[in-house]
Amino acid sequence: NNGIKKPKGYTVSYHANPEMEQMHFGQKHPMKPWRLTLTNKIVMAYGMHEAMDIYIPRAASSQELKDFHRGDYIDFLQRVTPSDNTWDPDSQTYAYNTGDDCPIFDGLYNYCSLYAGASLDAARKLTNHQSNIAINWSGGLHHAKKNEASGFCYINDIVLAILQLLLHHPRVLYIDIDVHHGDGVEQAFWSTDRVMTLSFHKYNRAEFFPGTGALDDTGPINNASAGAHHSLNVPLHDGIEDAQYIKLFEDVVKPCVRQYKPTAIVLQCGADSLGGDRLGCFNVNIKAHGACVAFVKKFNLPLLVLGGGGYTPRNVAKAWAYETSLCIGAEVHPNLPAHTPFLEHFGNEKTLFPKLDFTRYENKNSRVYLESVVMGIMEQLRYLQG
Ligand code: ZLM
Ligand code: CA
Ligand code: ZN
Repeated sequence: NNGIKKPKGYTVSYHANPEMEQMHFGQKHPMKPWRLTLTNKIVMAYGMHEAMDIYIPRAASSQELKDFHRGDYIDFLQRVTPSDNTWDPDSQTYAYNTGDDCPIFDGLYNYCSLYAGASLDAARKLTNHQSNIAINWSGGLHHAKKNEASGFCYINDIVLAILQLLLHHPRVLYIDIDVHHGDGVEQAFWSTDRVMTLSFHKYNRAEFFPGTGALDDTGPINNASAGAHHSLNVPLHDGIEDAQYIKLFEDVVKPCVRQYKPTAIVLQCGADSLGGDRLGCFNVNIKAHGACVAFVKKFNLPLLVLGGGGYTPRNVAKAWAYETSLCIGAEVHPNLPAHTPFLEHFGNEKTLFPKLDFTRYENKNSRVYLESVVMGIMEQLRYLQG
């Protein structure tokens, strides 16, 4: 034991099924479920498991998946195999948007039902009052749609988990710090005021996936719709840095909580917003990414913490292990414990806080631009009065 104790006054649950970690999207595909192994090894090496309730979640049933997804899409995921020909010559597409981004691999359905089951279990721990913070690093797959796969996501475990929370909570705030726009979650709750979605992301309609999430995409245009002003977007340019990102996050999240008064929060912690990510383009360090988690924790609301993107596995694992330590309120030594499995994988940066590679992206976010974004958000929040 490294002197890590259960937090006083609250309970953290950690939902991780090792069966998922062996899955493969295919050679060279950026999504590596193996990053979850690396994360869990660091968490355990620090002894953080002593401070949490650890659960090996069950797979979600097809019925549970159909609470959001269309039946024929779930049936398709359940029966399709890599050797099936899913090309449709009429529409010139693969069925349900599968293909290069969302390949059909061996064990696909098992993978999907495991990460969804983990998020559902985690949400239920919160609604049962068995935990105050529930963590599922295998979840957070925010692009999946009702009847199609998108951007490495097949099942939208976030939507399913929020639907669970809504059985007990009048208002849920969803916050998404993945470098990509949380379009699937936004779309699912577009016309309701019982969920506020807030995504921070790189935005470039023509060049960066998925191309949605402009500052003025804030819900249905019709002010009579309950969902109006309840979808918030923080579009960013390349290269945003620590101090800017933290200030922006706090300047936006604080008034959202004050105005919307959520009774539960879901935080998607996509680690592709870190500097040096294979697909990302920000210059955010692990400490700054973690500062967002610590800030949200301070509201003391039931909190569901999810993973998401993250394509440089050694950095993903460090970030999520560090964020686990923040959830339990433990101070961990920056040096990875000497007995951490796969320590050799971290090369000569055997620390939780490596100097990330910031040589690729120049910072294109001016102070004036970020101020205008905060103003735009505040303008939307003013509609929420009364
Ligand atoms: N091509 N292989 C983020 C989801 C991002 C759409 C351009 C596919 C890739 C990417 C796949 C090995 C989250 C797009 C990309 C190539 C149309 C995206 C397979 C490399 C590879 O080498 C690759 C053959 C692949 C995919 C790069 N795809 C990079 N960016 C995005 C999806 C998911 O982090 O937000 C949450 C988990 N897709 O840009 C194309 C337009 C398909
Ligand atoms: Ca995002
Ligand atoms: Zn992403």
